[in-house]
Amino acid sequence: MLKLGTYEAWFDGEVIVPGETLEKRLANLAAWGYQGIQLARGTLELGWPAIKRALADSPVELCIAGGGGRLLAADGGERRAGVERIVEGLRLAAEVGAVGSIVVPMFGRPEVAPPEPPKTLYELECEMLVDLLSEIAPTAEEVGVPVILEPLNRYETHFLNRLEQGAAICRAVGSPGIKIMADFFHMNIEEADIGEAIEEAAEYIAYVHLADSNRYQPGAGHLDFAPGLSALKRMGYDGFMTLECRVMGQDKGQALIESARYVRESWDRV
Ligand code: LER
Ligand code: MN
Repeated sequence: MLKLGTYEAWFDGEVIVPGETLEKRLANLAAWGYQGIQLARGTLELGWPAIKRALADSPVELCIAGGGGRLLAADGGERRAGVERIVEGLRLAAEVGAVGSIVVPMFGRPEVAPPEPPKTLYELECEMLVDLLSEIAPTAEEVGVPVILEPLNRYETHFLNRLEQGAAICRAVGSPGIKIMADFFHMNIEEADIGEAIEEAAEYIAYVHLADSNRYQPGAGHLDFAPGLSALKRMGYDGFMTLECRVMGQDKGQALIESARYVRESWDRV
């Protein structure tokens, strides 16, 4: 069965899943056809003992835990701190049974001026990232939870915009502990052909984010999900597909129910 997850709230705190408490939000999701959740920052403040108790009483699973980033920060100390946070995050993800730990190597623009040839800034960043991920990979392998690199669109990062670029990093590190994810919102902006992009990077894809063209819930925009879903189905993807979007509509619960139906029907059709 297709496993659907959703973020709990948007990054600025706007509600995605209504419900006063984490327990209530988990119960709502279970009733509305969702099997997974990516927790919001506010919920993390409850602390892991409380979060674990709520999850233990719910059929809804935690999709992702840990994280961390700034592996390409200009400051070496920050890069080191990034490695440590990711290693810690992987251990936490393994402990709470999450699929993996999402890492965006660097949000925004580069912090250093492009160096002179023979190496481009991009090549240098790739080398740096491959070195740092090679240090992190043994922990990922040990705990059995991968680092999941997330390519983002050009307005959110200057680095890793397409799946193929993420796959090249995985290949260079050469560890089963380093994977990538496919986010339909970013792919809609950056990939020439979403289906082909997924097909070519298939062996490295460990997680999926769903949003429509306008970054509202699937079904609220004009993105054609069919080619991407069809490629995921062909590769035998059986992991979570997690909504990462604002929810359009007065009744968010009803909108989530309709969106789950929309994704499931699209999946069944391809
Ligand atoms: C940001 O646009 C995004 O897609 C997130 O998943 C980054 O963690
Ligand atoms: Mn995403």
